This record gives sequence, structure tokens and C-alpha cells, in this order.
Amino acid sequence: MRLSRYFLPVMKESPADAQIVSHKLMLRAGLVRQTAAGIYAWLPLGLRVLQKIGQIVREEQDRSGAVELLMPTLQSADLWRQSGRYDAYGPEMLRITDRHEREMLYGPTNEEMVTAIFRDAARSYRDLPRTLYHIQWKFRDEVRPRFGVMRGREFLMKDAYSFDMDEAGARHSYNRMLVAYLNTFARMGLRAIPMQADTGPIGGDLSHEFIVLAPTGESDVFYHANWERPAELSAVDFENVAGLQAIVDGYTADYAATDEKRDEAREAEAGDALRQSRGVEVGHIFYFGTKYSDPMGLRVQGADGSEVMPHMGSYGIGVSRLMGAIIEASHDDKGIVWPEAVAPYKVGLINMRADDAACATAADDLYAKLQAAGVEVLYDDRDERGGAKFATMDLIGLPWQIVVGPKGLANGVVELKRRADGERIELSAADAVAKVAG
Ligand code: 5CA
Repeated sequence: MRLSRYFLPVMKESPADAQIVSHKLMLRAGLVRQTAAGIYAWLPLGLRVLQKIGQIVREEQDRSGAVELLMPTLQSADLWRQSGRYDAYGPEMLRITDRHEREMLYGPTNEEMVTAIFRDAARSYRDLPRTLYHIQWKFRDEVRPRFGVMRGREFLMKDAYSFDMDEAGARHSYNRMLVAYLNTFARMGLRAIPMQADTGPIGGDLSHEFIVLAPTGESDVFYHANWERPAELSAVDFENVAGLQAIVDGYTADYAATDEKRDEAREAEAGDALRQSRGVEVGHIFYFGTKYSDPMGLRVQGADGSEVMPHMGSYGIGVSRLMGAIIEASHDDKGIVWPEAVAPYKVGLINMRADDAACATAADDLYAKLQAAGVEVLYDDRDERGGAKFATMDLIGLPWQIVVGPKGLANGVVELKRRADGERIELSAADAVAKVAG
């Protein structure tokens, strides 16, 4: 993409209404614009990141065995009356009336809808287990939307729902998600810590919040220093029930809790290794048994012919919130430092002198070669000062910058800079293409 034809409204100064660094940088780097309280337009560069985050989430959901569908944002109130949640949900639910005076709502989550869809299709134990998910916009009329996309009113969520014949099956579905989540966040360069969370009326130990450590996070968290090791991907056989349980037990062996779930004994045990921080909740998984299948009449025939009420769980990831969390975890005083997996483009190509014919020809040629090599490149071909171009590239945080200037050209080289550590090397244009394409 040529910057001269793109839409990238960057801002030099930090907007006064942004309090935390990710919100400031998302506005300054032209990723989003607020259009109403807690509601954001995704500008072209921000949309690319949102799609990359969504795609990683999708791939890891698929790998764990979940199946994608897409449910609508608008739902009927009647659906929510079946579960009894329509009246219980309160003012966070945006209620809408259509022209026929039918009560509708903008979905804050989809347990009711997915249960109804599954109920109307599933007949017997052969139709289970299944986990269905979608990536869809949600609306919650938060009292205090803040920190940009971190706590929005409209936000993008991945929500998955599992259906199993019994509690043991549901635990396995839960374990699949727990491991899929850790892999998902690791691929984005994030260490997310699963922390025991409140399970509400169902009880048991099957609810975890996934917290990314960040000083500006909204949750107070306590954890064992072992969690400070870098996140790694685990190659897992999702079908191996005992193997998966052992992996989950391994992950959750080290203490980690939000302030609502602190455990004095385990903190004493951690001793000097106990750490305190703040964090951002990027995901939340729940097992809730027959809470929805019971009132909504979901029944299937068991292998022995008896009628069975399936056990369910639900599993959320804050896709749009993740963008804020990644920036909180990865930035410096010049701007964003995107992990490669979610970067909007891999390379920023800078022509230092758009008014110099030789530079323009060399940069155009390099741009064509990068594209031919399949490298995602944003080409700053504008007639602007070099300094302003560097500042913009640092602000938007693409992993690599390639600079074409008259001095280098005279020596047959361009400059390649890695955004993360600022390391620069000079090399031929062909070598630069080979290096970033690798
Ligand atoms: N039904 C369940 C699981 S699908 C559910 O809705 N869980 S949740 O309320 O915890 O939301 C799931 C995730 O969505 C949260 O972990 C968080 O990352 C994200 N999220 C929740 N509220 C907001 C919000 N106001 N703005 C941005 N992201 C949010």
C-alpha cells in the first residue's frame, strides 16, 4: 500500500481524553476513532490488526476442535425470556423496539441463541460433543466506558459454547479451551495467566479469567513468579482426555488469583516468589452445567435411550480489547512495537527523498519486489521530510523499516531497521527483500 493513497490520520500530540498509553497510541497511530461514548470506528490500519488478531483466535479455536458459525447481533427478547435472563440482565442490555413493537436487544452475549439453535437440531448423543463459536460484535451499555477499546460499549468478542453429555465431557471441552487460549495469546506475544475466577451459583473450580499483566490493567492480581517465564506454544493432542487434563493441571499448579479469589495459604506457600501486579482480562471461560439447557428445553437421547440434559460451558475472548492489551505490553516512547504476528504490515518502506528521481525509482522498484515476494508493505512515497516519515513509522510500529536515501543508493545499499530494538544494518536492496521475506 502506498501511503500517498492510504487513509492514515496520525496525530502528533496525545489526545487529552486518553488516559492510558494504549488508548493514546491507538488514536495517535490512526487505528481507531471514537464515534460515540465507548463506540469506535476501525480505521484501515486498525482494521488490519483486528483481522489478524481475529484470525489467530479463529485458527486456534479450529485447532481445538471448535466449529465456527455466525449469529446475528440483534436478538429477540423472547429468546432471553426462555432463560429468565431478560429481566435479570439490567441496564447493561441495550433494548430496542422494532416497527411492529417487538422487543429486541443488541446481544451482550449469545448463550440463549446458541442453545436454541443447538436444541432445534440436536437429537441424540451422536450429535454431541460439539463446541460452536463465532466472532461477533457485542453491546454492553457499560456505566463507565473507558480506556478506549479496553472497556467499550460496542466490542468484538469471540464466544464459544460447548455441549456435552455429562460433566466429565464438559470438563474435557473446558480443558480444550483453556489450552487453546494459552496458545492463542502466546502467538500474539502475550503471557496470559489463567486465574481462578468466581463461578457464581454453579460452584466448582471451573471458571478462569485470562489476565495479561499491565500496570494500567483494571484487575489487581497476585501470582507466583514462575508465571514470569515467557509464554510458549504447546503442541497438544486435543483428543487425549487424560493428557489434556495433565497439561491443564501443570499450567494451573502455580498460584495466580485476582483479588476476589486470593488464597492466604497458597500465598504463604509462594513466600518470596509471590508477585503483585495489575492486569487486563483478555478472556474468560465458564462451565455452567445445565443452567441454560434446563430452562430452554435442550434434551437429547442418551446411548441407553434415556433423556439427557446436556452440560454446557461458554468461553469468551475480547478480540478488540486484545489490541489494547498488546499495545500495553509492547510499546516504547516512540510508539507501538507490533509483534510480527499481528502487525498491520510487516515492513514500512521509506523513500527519504520523494523529489529525487533516482530515489523514487529505486524505492518503487523495491516496493514492487517486496510485493512480488509476498511481503506486506506500507510504502511511504509521500513528499514529506525524512524526519516526519521516521516518526510516523516508529509511531505505527511495523516490525521492519527499509530506508532508501541518496547516500546509500550511491553505495548500492539501503538501510534495514528492526523496530523492536532499533538495530540498523546496511545491505543491498535484494538482500533486504530476502531478509524480510524470510
Ligand atoms: N458469555 C461469556 C463467555 S462467552 C462472557 O460474556 N464472558 S465475559 O463477560 O467475560 O466476556 C468475555 C470477554 O470479553 C472478556 O474476558 C473481555 O476480554 C471481553 N469484554 C467484556 N466486556 C468488554 C468491554 N466492555 N469492552 C471490551 N471487551 C470486553
